[in-house]
Amino acid sequence: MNRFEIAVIPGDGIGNEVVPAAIRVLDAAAEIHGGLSFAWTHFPWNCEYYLKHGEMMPQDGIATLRNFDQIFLGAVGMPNLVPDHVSLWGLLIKIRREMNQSINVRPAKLLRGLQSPLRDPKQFDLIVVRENSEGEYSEIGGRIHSGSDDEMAIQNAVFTRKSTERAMRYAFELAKQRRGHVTSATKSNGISHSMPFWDEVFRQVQQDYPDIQTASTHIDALAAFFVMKPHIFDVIVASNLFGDILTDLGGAIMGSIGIAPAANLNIERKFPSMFEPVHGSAPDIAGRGIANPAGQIWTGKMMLDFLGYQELGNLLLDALEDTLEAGIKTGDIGGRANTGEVTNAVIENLKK
Ligand code: GGG
Repeated sequence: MNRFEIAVIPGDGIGNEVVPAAIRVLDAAAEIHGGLSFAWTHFPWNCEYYLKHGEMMPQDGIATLRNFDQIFLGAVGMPNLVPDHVSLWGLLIKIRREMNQSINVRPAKLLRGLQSPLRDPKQFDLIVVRENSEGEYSEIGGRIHSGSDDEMAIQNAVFTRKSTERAMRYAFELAKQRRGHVTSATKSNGISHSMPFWDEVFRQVQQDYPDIQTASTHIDALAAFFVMKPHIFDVIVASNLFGDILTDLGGAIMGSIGIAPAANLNIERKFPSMFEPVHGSAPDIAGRGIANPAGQIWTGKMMLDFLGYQELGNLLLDALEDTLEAGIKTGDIGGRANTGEVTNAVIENLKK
């Protein structure tokens, strides 16, 4: 029996509804497997914690998390309580960086039973590999002349060869196991230093993968292609910000951002990786029991895959698709079921 210690951070808003739902599904999957179990340890780190303690997590929080096999996170952010950049940098981005979770993997595909808002949806199945440690998400910059006509804010983007190359190599390796195509998201016509550098590294890495087809597409055109013909994409490698934006769009073209999963990977497996859906805390619907648990459940499948249980992960995704196909869906995707009903149906389908 393999027992995994999982740190659970439900976080804010609907994180507190979709995380328990996904844990029920993962426990059911483990029981069906028979050779696997999870020990879940909950940490109440969120915006309310910040209001009480002045920080999103305790000083020894990172050291504590390092004792776990993986981290399962819901959502972060309550902008009416704490400014979003404070909550994100104090918890989500802090964990990504301190755990060296340098790669963010975000799939998007049309699941059975879902209605895409696209005009002529063809089956698409793509993965965005998002550089997760630097880029436009940087702490470098500042503000001067506050409150005057000369007020100015400067934000420096950081692109190192090491992290850029690491994300690209990950994308190429992934493409080798899939349909053999990598698209690089660039903007080197407008961004004159970092993006030409990005293109240069892409061309260099490409040399090592002669069997992989490639394209380099400006992010604005790429966003339009996501909406018009997402089926042309296999693996896309993108900087931190471009990847973040593209993957919300990936959720939207699947039918709802509430479906989209994500994995923040420590590819060296020295520290825990962190599994969290793409969506945020959705304060507008929090506490009503109507949040879509699909994104968190699919995120659980990604954790199973990373732990080496791909077959079980595929069963879990099948059970989710069976549920959607039977019309048991939350309101964001045109159904009338609540979080609990969708979760119960996924578990029932898993047991079939
Ligand atoms: N599911 C985690 C969450 O709350 N995400 C919201 C968000 O804004 N994330 C930004 C990011 O992924 O960098």
